[in-house]
Amino acid sequence: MSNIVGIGEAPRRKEDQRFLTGMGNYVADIKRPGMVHAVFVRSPHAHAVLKGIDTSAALALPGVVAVLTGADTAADKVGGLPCGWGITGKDGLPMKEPVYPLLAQGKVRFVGDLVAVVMGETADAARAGAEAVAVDYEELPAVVGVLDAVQPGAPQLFDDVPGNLCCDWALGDQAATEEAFARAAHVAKISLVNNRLIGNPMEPRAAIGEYSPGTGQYTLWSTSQFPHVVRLLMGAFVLNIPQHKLRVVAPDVGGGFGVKQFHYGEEALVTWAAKKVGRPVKWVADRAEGFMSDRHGRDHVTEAELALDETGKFLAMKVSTLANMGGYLSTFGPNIPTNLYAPLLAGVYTTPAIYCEVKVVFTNTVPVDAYRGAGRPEATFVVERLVDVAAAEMGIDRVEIRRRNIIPKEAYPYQTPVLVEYDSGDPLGCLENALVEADVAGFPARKSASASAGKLRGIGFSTYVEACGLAPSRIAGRLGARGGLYESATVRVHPTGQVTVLIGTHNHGQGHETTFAQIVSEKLGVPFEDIDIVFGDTDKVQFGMGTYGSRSLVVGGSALSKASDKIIVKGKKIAAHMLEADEGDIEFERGEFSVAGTDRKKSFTEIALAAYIPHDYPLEVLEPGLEEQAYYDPVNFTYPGGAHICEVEIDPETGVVELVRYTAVDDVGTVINPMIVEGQLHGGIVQGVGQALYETAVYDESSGQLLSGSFMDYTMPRADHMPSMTIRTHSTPCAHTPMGTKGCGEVGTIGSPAAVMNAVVDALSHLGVTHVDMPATPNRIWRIIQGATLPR
Ligand code: MCN
Repeated sequence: MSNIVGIGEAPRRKEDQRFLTGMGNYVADIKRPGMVHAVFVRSPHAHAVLKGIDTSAALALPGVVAVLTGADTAADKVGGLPCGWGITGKDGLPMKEPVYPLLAQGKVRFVGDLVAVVMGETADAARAGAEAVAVDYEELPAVVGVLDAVQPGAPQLFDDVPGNLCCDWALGDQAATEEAFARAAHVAKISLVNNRLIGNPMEPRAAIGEYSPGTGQYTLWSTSQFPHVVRLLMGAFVLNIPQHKLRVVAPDVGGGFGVKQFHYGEEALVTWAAKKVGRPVKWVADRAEGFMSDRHGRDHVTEAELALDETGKFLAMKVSTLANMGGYLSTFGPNIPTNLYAPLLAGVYTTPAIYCEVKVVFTNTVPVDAYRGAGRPEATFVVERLVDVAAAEMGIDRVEIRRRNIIPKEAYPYQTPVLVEYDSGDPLGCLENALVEADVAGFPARKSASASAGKLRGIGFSTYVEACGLAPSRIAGRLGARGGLYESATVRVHPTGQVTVLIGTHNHGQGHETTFAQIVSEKLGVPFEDIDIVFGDTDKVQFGMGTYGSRSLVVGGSALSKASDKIIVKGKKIAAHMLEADEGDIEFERGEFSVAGTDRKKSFTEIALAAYIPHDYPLEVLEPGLEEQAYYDPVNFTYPGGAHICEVEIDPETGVVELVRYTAVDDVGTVINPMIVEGQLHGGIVQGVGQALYETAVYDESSGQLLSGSFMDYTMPRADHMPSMTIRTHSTPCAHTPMGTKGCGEVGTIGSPAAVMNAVVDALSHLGVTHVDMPATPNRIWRIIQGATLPR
């Protein structure tokens, strides 16, 4: 029986069969004949001159095969790691982009910076070798915080980047903003820190490089979220390998959360080293390496002001942010606190004028790049904290001030003053639904009950929007980025009617093998189990941009929808020929091609077979075969959004914040698979809660050492930190994606930190508290309650 599983259904995830039965194939599982193991020598100093490296003791150890240093990469003219997408400053000049060498040249700039690679017959031999490499460092003063890095006299990371300033960037109409501030009845201000985060996907990064002298072919297996982009960046800019001689495979990947969407030095080094040693080279990171070398996220210091009229209507907003880039520019690094941040500062509000300045700053820390949400949680946090501060100062209820300023549903499409135009949305509908779902009316009673138990209870609201589906080339160009990010999909129909989809996105937990099969099953009427989704191999899929920025469904899925439509068009031609009818009279529904108004029809399977075993085809109009490819460059971002409401209980004796209720009503457009969407929201919210209550990367200010470099010191959210959440959707279809879909992969992370922190501040408001920086750890909250001074 035909098992069509279409859009809106919630089948079990296809991919889970292999994951749950231990049949996944991760990079660490792969063994190549003759393989050696690599261990990297990393800088123990945050900032130092590299005076010399002595490899002799390492090379003398049993099992050590080779040691390669920056002198070897320089001799081979290996390029630096490119920043894939640049930005342009407000002076019209491009950002400063110092070389990011694969292995340190002359200087190290953060703890964990790569200095040498040691290859051994076993990982243990390589590790012993790495410990025996003697490196002569001359330590330099380090700087880790953005406020310190821009001070006169601060340690300078690069001779040609004065003041450690990569770029001084701005967006918005400064004159209009100042004019609105001049006539404001009230100005609310806030200073805040968006804490630095470490992604910690369950599977650490890993890479295997291989070179075949017979064919000149290189292969890299990597835990990457975007293998084609790695092939492009590494082949064209780092190792000078022609694209057709380089294959990049990203097999099963155990979570990424953004951290694996960059081109890393280790990937290029194992590929280059494989040719040098004449054997495949494998590296698997341990958790400590993950902490000190996976790209970190967030790390902003912001001053923001909101101008309001006497009724609480927003007139204008001014934002000034310092964003930490770490020691070098990562692949998307400078784009995150600029292009993915400032255009979201309108939030869901009708604020007519906005001006935002961002100083992008180098420091002696791990490079900073995208982490789930990337720029948009930071923007939401600024806006939603500021709205609460304004409400408190003006004596307006926090829900009421939002109602007065939210963009009404009828006003969509809505042009914001910060470049982007929202195509669709109903933020007020989300908020009103959430108020009911969260039983906000019952909050006073719950607060009294908490008080009777000696606890402080608070409620927080966050109404937010995000931009996802990276990235329309039209908008990317206007923002001064180096290009847009379209997607490709191929639908290959086999003679027997089964389908293989080849797609350029990468599934590392998001359920694409299920949801993309649902799209094809619905569109072509092919049984769900007869559809396979292939991704993550540049030799199989012609091109793709990978997975991040909640782009896979709205960009990749749209390419897939387009390619499926092309299959139907060709199928109709074949059906018309077989049924001796006019092509315009052929209808297609649920896997059947029929002649309109008759009972003459052909099944999808019959058409597929006929496509490959043609009879008497008019070849001038109809080529044999049934395979179509489509590229999709979105005309706009999609703008999911919603309303999150959080309740916390604080124990004043210990400062422990407990999350006791959480409600999210989100607009993700047309839902392909409600179970997967709920799971994505669930996971995203937990990560946002992690940022708000538990996680933060801490560097020692004088030595630049990462103090929170293990799970002993860096708290991840756990299942028992979370209450059972209420998660609902309130959808308005996207106006421009073929299926009306909006992304959902990051919304949870974007909406939640502000909801949690607004609840924490509410719980403490009777003490005169107006702001609390994240994370709201017991220590920080206890000190606030005691009226003590907080550490910086
Ligand atoms: N979906 C749907 N209906 C919608 C929207 C999405 O059914 N209206 C489905 C999609 O078809 C897909 C999933 O939900 O199966 C997520 O889709 P999408 O929003 O397109 O996000 P991406 O697939 O592009 O995933 C990227 C996003 C990001 S940016 C991060 S970071 C993240 C995330 O997704 N990292 C994750 N979710 C993650 N989930 C897991 N398990 N692991 C990660 O590393």
